[in-house]
Amino acid sequence: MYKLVLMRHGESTWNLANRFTGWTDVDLTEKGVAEARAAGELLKQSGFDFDIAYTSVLKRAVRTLWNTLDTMDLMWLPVQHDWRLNERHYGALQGLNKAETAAQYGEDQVMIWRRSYDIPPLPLAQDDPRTDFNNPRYAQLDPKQIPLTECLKDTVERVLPVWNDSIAPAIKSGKRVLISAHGNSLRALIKMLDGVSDQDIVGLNVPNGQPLVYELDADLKPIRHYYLGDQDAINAAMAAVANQGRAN
Ligand code: DG2
Repeated sequence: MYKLVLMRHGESTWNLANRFTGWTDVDLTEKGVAEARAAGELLKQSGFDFDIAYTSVLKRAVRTLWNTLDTMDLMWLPVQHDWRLNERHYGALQGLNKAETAAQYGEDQVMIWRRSYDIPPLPLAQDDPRTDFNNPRYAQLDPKQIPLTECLKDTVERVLPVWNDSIAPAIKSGKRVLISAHGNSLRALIKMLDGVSDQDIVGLNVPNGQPLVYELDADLKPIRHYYLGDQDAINAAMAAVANQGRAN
């Protein structure tokens, strides 16, 4: 049996401000750093150890990984940064407040933008200063690969190759893998791992900074999964994520 640990980054400054973030490269809050360190303590106390870690190229996931690894005395671990583990691109919503957007467009519309499987938010214009065409961390990409918006289906399409080409072979070779990523890039991975339907994925929310353990069989099919830590706190954190799209 293999074990894989997935973790959404700790609270970011835009999680705190309740703003749509996507590919915007915001940092962790102090609470977010503390969550990442607490996750490391929890993993250590629960007997987890890792051989390789994967993360995105966005600092909230990277700094979460650093803090978790530091707490586990594993800062020497090989780390693969992959843009394909980035958060789902939130298009023209990036930077807007989620509750204010719900007040303006209605909670149902915001729910569609946040959680529908195949309906993306409106795209950024090609000349919008928020685009990433001139961002050096994406210089190796064909500009067509740099999104202007994404639905979860688009995110699944870019996350799957990282899984198939790199993460799955690493696990099968016996490496113990930790992934520090984002609410929606992890929902994409979870959808694929658990075979969640397009309808049911709508109700799945990933809390910040909580290690999610997958036990996998020889074919990497999940046997079970569970969050480490206090289950009431985790349920409350998942409900809080769901409620971020409510108008105040
Ligand atoms: C959040 C997820 O991403 O937001 O992009 O706003 O995990 O990087 O903080 P993260 C964002 P929701 O889809 O839950 O609204």
